[in-house]
Amino acid sequence: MTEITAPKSPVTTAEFADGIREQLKYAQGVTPEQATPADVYVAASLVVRHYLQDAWFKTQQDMVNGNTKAVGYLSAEFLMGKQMRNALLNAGMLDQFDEAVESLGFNPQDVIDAEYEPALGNGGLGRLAACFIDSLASLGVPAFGYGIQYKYGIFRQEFDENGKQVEKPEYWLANEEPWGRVDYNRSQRVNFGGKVITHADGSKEWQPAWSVRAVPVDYMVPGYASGRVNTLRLWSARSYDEFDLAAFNRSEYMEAVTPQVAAENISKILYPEDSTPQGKALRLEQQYFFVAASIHDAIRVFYPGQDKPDLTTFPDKICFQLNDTHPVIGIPELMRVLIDEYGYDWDTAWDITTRTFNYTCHTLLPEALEVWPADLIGELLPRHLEIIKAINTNFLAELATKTLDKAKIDRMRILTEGENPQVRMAYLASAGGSHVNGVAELHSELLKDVTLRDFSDIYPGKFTNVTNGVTPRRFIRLANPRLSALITEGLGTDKWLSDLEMLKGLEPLAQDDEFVKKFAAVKRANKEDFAAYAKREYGFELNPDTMFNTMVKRLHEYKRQSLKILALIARYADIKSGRISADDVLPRTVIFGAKAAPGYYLAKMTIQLINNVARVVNNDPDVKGKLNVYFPWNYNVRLAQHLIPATDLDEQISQAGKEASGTGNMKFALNGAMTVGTLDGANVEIRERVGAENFFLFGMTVDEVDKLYEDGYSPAKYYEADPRLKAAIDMVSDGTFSNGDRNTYAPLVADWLTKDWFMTLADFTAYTEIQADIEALYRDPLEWNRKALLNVANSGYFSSDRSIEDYLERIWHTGPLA
Ligand code: NTF
Repeated sequence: MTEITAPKSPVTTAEFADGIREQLKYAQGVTPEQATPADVYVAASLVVRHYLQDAWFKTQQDMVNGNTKAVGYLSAEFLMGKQMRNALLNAGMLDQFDEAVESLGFNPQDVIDAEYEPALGNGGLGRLAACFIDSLASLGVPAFGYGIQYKYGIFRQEFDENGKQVEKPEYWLANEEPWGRVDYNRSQRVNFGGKVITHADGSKEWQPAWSVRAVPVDYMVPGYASGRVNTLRLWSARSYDEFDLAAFNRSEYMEAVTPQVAAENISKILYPEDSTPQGKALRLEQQYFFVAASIHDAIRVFYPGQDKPDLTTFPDKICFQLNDTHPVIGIPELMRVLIDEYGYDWDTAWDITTRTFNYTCHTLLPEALEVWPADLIGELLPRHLEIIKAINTNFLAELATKTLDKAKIDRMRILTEGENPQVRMAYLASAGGSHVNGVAELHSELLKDVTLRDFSDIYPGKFTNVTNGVTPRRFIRLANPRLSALITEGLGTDKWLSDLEMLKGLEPLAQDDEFVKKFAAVKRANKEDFAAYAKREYGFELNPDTMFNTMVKRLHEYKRQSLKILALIARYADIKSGRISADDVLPRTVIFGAKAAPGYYLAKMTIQLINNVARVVNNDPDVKGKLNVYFPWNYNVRLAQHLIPATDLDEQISQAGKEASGTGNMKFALNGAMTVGTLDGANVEIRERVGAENFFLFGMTVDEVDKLYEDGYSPAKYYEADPRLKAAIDMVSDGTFSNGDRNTYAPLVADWLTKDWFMTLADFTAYTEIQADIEALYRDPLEWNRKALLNVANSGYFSSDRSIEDYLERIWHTGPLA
């Protein structure tokens, strides 16, 4: 008998249907006969919120009145994905929703499709934040997600007729958005600019030049089967003086709305940069805007109605996790609030602040560690610059008490010296937080040994690791209902959804051929589903009889989409040259998904190349349908949920030492894909857990990469040494993928042959060699699926529930509400 532990629905089907009718009537103003699926979507969402309301109140009350410290996850990005199905699942109302919607004469899928995905993140960092707040609520830990409700999310990607990326604005709020509740009565004033006055008693007063109204938009975050509902509070920027009537009366209509436009610009758009910050004042304004509003909000929540709260208890009420450097301005902000607004002395304020903040670093690329010109901070936040200077001075004084050489002390300055002093936000966070963590074991080691080495030498106790994870609710249960049912059948319980290590119980079933065949049938059905989806959404014709080989992630040189496309071209060249007969080629469908930052020239050129390789290869009769390449545009959470469960082989081929963790790798392993990958980020831990024999490892290690840099790397040598690599690159230069034009990809080719900073060419041979192992295994479906099943069975560790438990134990020192 299957034990059912899924959350119990608070509502019957009939009540759900009545609720929809009522919301249609009073919120939407339509009869069920007039209603469209989009109306039903809004009405059903409001019904879900309705039934979550009491649990939401209770969670907040227990949090404020109890003694359990809360977590404030400060993040510039929350890449939530669609809300409705997730809320239905977590609250136990999936079946009631389906039945209620059907009883009203609608197709549940049409209603679900009416939801527009909020794309408020770039990639892994934003999606991780979304997984974390799901896990916090599921574990019953009181938490706030604090971020920005951007009006425009990450750009919508299209391809033009030449295969180039075109960025279109993503105006997701043009549609009705029932999940976010705008709370005008709890807005916060956020100030900018102006000057600092010193009073006779030495106290400081910031006299700002302008202010913005931060209005919270609250999203409920229901835990899975926990009965708890946390809050994601995203701030939206509004103007205090919306409209200049005098200007309007002079017929200066544009001028009349200037103040409004200026204020609202702050939450207008998500920066489409992934890992390279833009030195833009607006970005700093965004960062300060949401962090300042959040800190004041937390004080309001935890000390309700108190004029003179005892803020020495603040770190016992809430701890703030800084998700990368974007919210680090929160450290001087809390200092300012404590000293200037509440009258604490510096030492007390510093003690409170350092106990409140912790910092997660998500990168190893030096250019991704944010650095702000002190002048810019001084202009926008003059009081904060003073505080940062004082923090820097105290920090240097503290370093001076240790026996350190001067060079080291200089290297560690939070505020650099010289003509254009800069504030290093990662250093400010490392000095001003209790803990610093990386996001996978290898990454945390490299942070300690390289990126933040000076800090870890002096404060070894601060540094720790928390390996990333992903939520099994969205990425297994919702994305892959067939596999979920099979897992539940195999384990005899569905408890695994809140205790993912239970997947280990599937391991013995990998020896049971009948079970493995069922597992293979799930994958096959998912591939057919995806083929239908790709046909409907993109007009692609995917053949489920081929291996589905996927590479989805941001387009970045270090992630090495180039390696994948060059290997593919080499295979194509094999067929064209007759080196291999198409009849002998294992049929593959390669699927790419990737957005490039709009200003990232080589990344955008790589997208163009992939699209044109797809055009040429898919239409070449010599290939006999053995090689197929598809690049569905606008990769997002929705597409991920369809594609990941249908993937046979997943690519995690970054240069070793560059990918901090990766989280796609975890989603694929949990959905029964095999991985081909380097020893990078969390690949290392995935391989350790699933077993070396169940993972296709290739390529240089971190040490080998370092050594090659040291010895002097010359990519042309590799081009000359491997004729297949040469053939592939020559094919890119000779116009095969550019209608005969030899210039189209010249900059890309020149980069490969002369720079190739991430050593794509050096790893090419190893990467193409491992393909033989991959294909041999794939030709034996039973063995392939056995190994894929072992990947599922041994990936339970990569649940974001486990990550959160690690944060609770190592960093936050709190736990579930009583
Ligand atoms: C990303 N960092 C890393 O590149 C990924 O490896 C990692 O899985 C995610 O963070 C989540 O930890 C960034 O996006 C950024 F902005 F830090 F570069």
